[in-house]
Amino acid sequence: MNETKIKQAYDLAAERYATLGVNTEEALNALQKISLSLHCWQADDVSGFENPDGQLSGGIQATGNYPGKARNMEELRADVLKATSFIPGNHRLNLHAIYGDFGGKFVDRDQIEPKHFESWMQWAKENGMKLDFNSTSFSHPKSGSLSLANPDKGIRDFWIEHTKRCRAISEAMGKYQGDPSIMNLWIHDGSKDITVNRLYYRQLLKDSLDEIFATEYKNMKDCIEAKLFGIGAESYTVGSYDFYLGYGAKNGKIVTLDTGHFHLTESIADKLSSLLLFTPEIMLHVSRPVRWDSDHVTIMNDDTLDLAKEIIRCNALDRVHIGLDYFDASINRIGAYVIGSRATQKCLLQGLLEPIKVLREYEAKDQLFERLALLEESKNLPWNAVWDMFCLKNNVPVGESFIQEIEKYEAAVTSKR
Ligand code: RNT
Ligand code: ZN
Repeated sequence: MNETKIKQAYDLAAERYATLGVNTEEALNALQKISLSLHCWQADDVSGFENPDGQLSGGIQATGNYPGKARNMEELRADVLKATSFIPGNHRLNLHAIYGDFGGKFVDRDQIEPKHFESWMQWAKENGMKLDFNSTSFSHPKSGSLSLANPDKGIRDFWIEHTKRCRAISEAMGKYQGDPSIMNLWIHDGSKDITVNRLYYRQLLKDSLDEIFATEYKNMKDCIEAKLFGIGAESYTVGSYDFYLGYGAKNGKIVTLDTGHFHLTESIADKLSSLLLFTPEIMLHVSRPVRWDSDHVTIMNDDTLDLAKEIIRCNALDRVHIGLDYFDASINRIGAYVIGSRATQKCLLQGLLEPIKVLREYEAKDQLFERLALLEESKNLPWNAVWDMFCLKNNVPVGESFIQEIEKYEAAVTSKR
């Protein structure tokens, strides 16, 4: 797209927004500061490097077999960098424990150490990225249907040890990068059918968490991710939302809200203003559930828009961490990163451009027709001209021109895998 035209369109947009008291420069600056935490697992369908031929378990599924997935660390790193070259701004990378640099050796989950992630830390630094982390309790012979909530002490202790080590790794990352690494804990524990000892497994999970969190760290932050159900675990999930909300509120832990982990009609956006009052911060896993927790690529739909707007309406950009979490194996995986990241940013930008002052004045005066009318008209304010400017400023493709670029990379690289 022609640079002069992008600038002209932006100037007109800035004027239009100014009539509503919105400063587009401020919005651009605020968007620039938002780092998304990109999930490393979109590049390889959650395979990891421990046993790339292993089966994905834990009630999650990457459907599709589009060619070209990353088969090793070098390919994954190259793909992530390719993707970020089309995403404006600076972003973080979210690693799972199974993505360690194991040097071709099998390192069991209760043996992993910060050294297995040193090359990642260096690589991230070289590429101006910060790292976040996740324990991995799925896709392992000891995963079964219960890990941290397993009545078998041997298995439970194995996963406790794993998760403790993950916290130590996350701490090392945070220290190295001079910025806290966020460690997410999600376990699949649950049951396919009616469970008659629900309290028992939840008690076990609570005890495991207490043991895991006994060590205090300065350079990492813990977050705990709830879920409604998993495939093959439809009737009972030990780590339900009530469970983690209670645990997080009581123990000052961050609760992770994955947008695919709730009833489909439940508003995730509405949860923010409650969590912000009772838990230290919030971690988001932005996804797109279609019929179930299908992990479709995030798009700029009402759900994502509502969520992004709510972060900004709560003035909580410094307390809400925005991670992506989907794994679509049916389309170009680099394209999946780019679409989902840009969509999330577009939603945030629209939140930043909302004429919130006027809207709140209407609300305070009970002018509810006026509030609704402005909300509706706001939808067609020229936010897209501001978005184009953001891409231009960040030297990434404006508009759809990244499509051809990704096709080129596919032809030259991923299709040859
Ligand atoms: C699963 C959770 C979890 C995973 C990743 C791979 O339902 O959303 O966050 O997607 O840990
Ligand atoms: Zn998630």
